[in-house]
Formats: sequence, C-alpha cells, structure tokens
Amino acid sequence: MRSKRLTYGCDVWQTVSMSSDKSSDTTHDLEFEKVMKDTKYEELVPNNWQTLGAKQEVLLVMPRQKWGTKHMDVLYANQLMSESIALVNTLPTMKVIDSIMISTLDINKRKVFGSGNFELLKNKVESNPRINGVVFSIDMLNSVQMSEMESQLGVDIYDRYSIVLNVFRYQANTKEAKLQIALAEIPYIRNNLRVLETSRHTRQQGWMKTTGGSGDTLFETRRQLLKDRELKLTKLLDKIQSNRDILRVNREKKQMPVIAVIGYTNSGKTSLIKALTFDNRLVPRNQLFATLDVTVHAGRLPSSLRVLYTDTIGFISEIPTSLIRSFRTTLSEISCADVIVHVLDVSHPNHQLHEQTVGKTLDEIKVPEKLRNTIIEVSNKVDLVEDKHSLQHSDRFLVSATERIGLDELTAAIEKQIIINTERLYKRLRVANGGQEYQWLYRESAIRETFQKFIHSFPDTFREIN
Ligand SMILES: Nc1nc2c(ncn2[C@@H]2O[C@H](COP(=O)(O)OP(=O)(O)OP(=O)(O)O)[C@@H](O)[C@H]2O)c(=O)[nH]1
Ligand SMILES: [Mg+2]
Repeated sequence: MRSKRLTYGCDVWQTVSMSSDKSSDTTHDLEFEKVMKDTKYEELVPNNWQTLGAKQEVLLVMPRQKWGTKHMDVLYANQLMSESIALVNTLPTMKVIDSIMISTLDINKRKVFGSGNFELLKNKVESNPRINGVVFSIDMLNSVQMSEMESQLGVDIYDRYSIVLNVFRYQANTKEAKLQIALAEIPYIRNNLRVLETSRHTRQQGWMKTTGGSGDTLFETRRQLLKDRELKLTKLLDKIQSNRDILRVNREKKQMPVIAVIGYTNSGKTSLIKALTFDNRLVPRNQLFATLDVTVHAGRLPSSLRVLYTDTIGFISEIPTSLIRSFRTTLSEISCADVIVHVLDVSHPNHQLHEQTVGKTLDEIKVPEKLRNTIIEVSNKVDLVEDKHSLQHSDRFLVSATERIGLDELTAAIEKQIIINTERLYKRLRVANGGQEYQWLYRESAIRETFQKFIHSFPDTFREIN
C-alpha cells in the first residue's frame, strides 16, 4: 500500500503577481505620468507633505479629551501616542524630538485646547528652537484648527492623516499604489483649501501666481481642479482594476480558493505568507506600511489543494476610513476572498487596541457576513512573548511566522474552512490506477491520499466508496 501526502507549501505550484505595474499600456503610462506631474495640483499640496524635503524635528502632541463622546482613557492615549511616534519615525526626513500629552475639554476647539493648555503647548514649541514641526496625534484637524495652529505656532502642522499619507508616499513603489495615494490625498486637500490661502508656505512661495483668480473664484477654480484630478485618477485606477478583474475571472476558472491575509500594520502578514508559500520575492520589513500593493502568492494546503494567499495593506487606528477606502484593491480582494486570515502581533504591547481597530475597520468596509463570521484568528510572533501562560487560554492559532511555529495547525484549519466556505467535499473514490479518471483527478482535484489495491476487475468509471 502506498500513501502519498504532500506537505503544504513545499510544493509551490505557481506564483502569481498581481502587481499592477505588469500592465504595460503606453497610453496608460503617458496618462499616469501626466497626472502625477500636474504642476497646478502640486501647488495645492502643502509643502510639508514632501517627504524628501529638509529633515524636520518635531514635537508630538497627544490631545486627550477627558469627557464627552470623544473621551479617551489614559492607557489608550498613551498607546496611540507611542504609535504616532513610531509612525513619524518611519519617515526618513522626520524625527520626534519631544512629546507631550495635553488634556482638553473639547478636541474640536479652534485651538484644540483651552487657553491655558494652549499656552503650555506654545511655550513648549518656543522654548526649543530645534522644533520646526508639530504633529497632532488625532485623525484629522479641521481647516480652521489647521490654519490657527500654523499662524499661532509658526511651524509646520501635521495630523495623523497627513503623516500616514507621507508614509504612503514614501513607501509607494508601484503605479497602482501611487494612484491610490494620490486619490487619498484629495479629500484632505479639499478639506484644507481655505487654509492654503493663509498658509505660511503659500505666502512664502508667491503661490497663486499660476492658479489665477482671487477669493471665491480662486477657491472654486481649485475645487474644480481637484474634481477633475479625482476623475482622471479614478479612470486610471479603473483600468488597472479591470485588468485585475480579468485575473480574478481566470483564477475563478481555475477554481483556486483565495485566502486574504489581513491585519494591523507590521503584524507579520507578509512573513506569514512567505512562511506558507516559500515565496522568496516577499520581503518582510520591520516598518509600518511596508506593503502597499496587493500581491497574490500560490501555495498548497495539507490535502495538496492549491490556494492563493493575498497580501494586503495593513490597518491602523485613528485615521479616517476615506483613506483606507482609497485602497479599493485591498478592499475588493478582502471581500472577494474565500477565507480571511487575521494576523495579530500578540507580542505588541498594544495588541488589544490593534484587534479592536481591525474589527472596526472590517465593520466600516462592510466585509460580507459569511466571511466575517469565519475569520481565522492568528496570534503571531509568539516566539517574542515571554509570559507564555498568558497565551494558554487563547482560542486563536498561536503562530510564529519567522520561527515556523504552529503552521501545521493553522493550515489544517484554513483547509477546513476553505472546504466549508467553497462548498467542497471530501470523497473516497476507487479508480483504475493510471487510467483516464485517475489522471483527471490529479488534474482537477486535490488528492489527499492514495492507496493501491490489487483487484481482478475494475469499474469503468469512478466508484464512490464513501
Ligand atoms: N520575532 C518574530 N518576528 C516576526 C514574526 N513575524 C514577522 N516578524 C517580523 O515583523 C516585522 C514585520 O513583518 P511583516 O511581515 O513585514 O509585517 P506586515 O504585517 O506585512 O507589515 P506591513 O506590510 O507593513 O503592514 C518584520 O521585521 C518581520 O521579520 C514572528 O513570528 N516572530
Ligand atoms: Mg506586509
């Protein structure tokens, strides 16, 4: 009796890259270049977005609202503050040199804080001449706050949205990622159009020379410019998306189940896919938002079933969903998958906050209920957890992608869920060895085990045993 069993991942069947840059279309390339080098638009981009500018040393401010709907407890505020520092320090051109948490009664105040606390902030900025930027660790300052802060503090002002956009700009390599980021910038710039009129930067640069008009006319011209750009970007992205749809149809024809690997940024999504597929093109990096493009990687499950793992952009807390929404490809890949694997970095001190953020984001992006209810939860980086007892009662899969711990249990669970979600069946069949049916089964199905049995007469076709 011979038994054949393929180990998952060892036999990588095929690797499919879905990087949009593979679509070499000259007209598309020219259009892309034109849109990306639109000088009129560049004038609207705040100077402080250029990540390749002079090195900035910034003060990070964590406003903490003590009461009301936006109330934030100290623990959460501390976690968010350390994450914002990590986010800023991802940029090679920025460095947090000081940080402060300041309470406020209402985060929507014109100066974010009451007058006493605002003075405290102002003194802090003025007392250190090295500080040439202030980052507010809140999702988005409104335009009034932005312009008030600029004029009162006299340095560049950032919020989490603008920092994340800068990180995206810095990390984006492909055409698709660049287009998605360009689209994500538009709501931000639209929100801050009024600020531009009074901004230090625009005054310094004699801005408005080329974008003619003044007052409301100028405002309208710029709004129109943003609207046109939005349309052009959407069209270019649609083209890439339609190529992707063709890939998806081809994939469906081949009936390869798709597993979307999602999670907080830097949780180990890329590392896990690499561990499961042995795809050496994947390069995990200890950086926030290292992955900005959706890529697809083929592997096998324990039964030898061929599957595709989709690597996606990470989630992060306290940024408007409009930013995530711009990454339509990631979202559509998540919603069209057969199974979702959620990777959580359980060694991270803020992992509970990360878990909540992923849950909230999945709610906001409206992942189909069937997928939502069957998410496979993975606690990654268990090798870094000192207190192993704290993991004992977890109902999540305990994994280390880099140390290859817990991968067999995980792939067995993925396979089980794939079979349920794609309505596949396990069958034992008796067929003639080497016959047509035997060959068909090898081609079209996933063979878990084969046994040879010598019998005198054989059925003409498949015979179901159980
Ligand atoms: N010790 C340890 N490190 C890990 C493990 N998994 C991933 N890492 C490390 O964590 C860092 C981030 O890993 P990635 O796989 O790039 O994480 P990601 O979730 O894809 O990150 P983004 O694409 O930036 O959202 C890298 O330095 C990895 O080597 C693990 O199980 N144990
Ligand atoms: Mg990644």
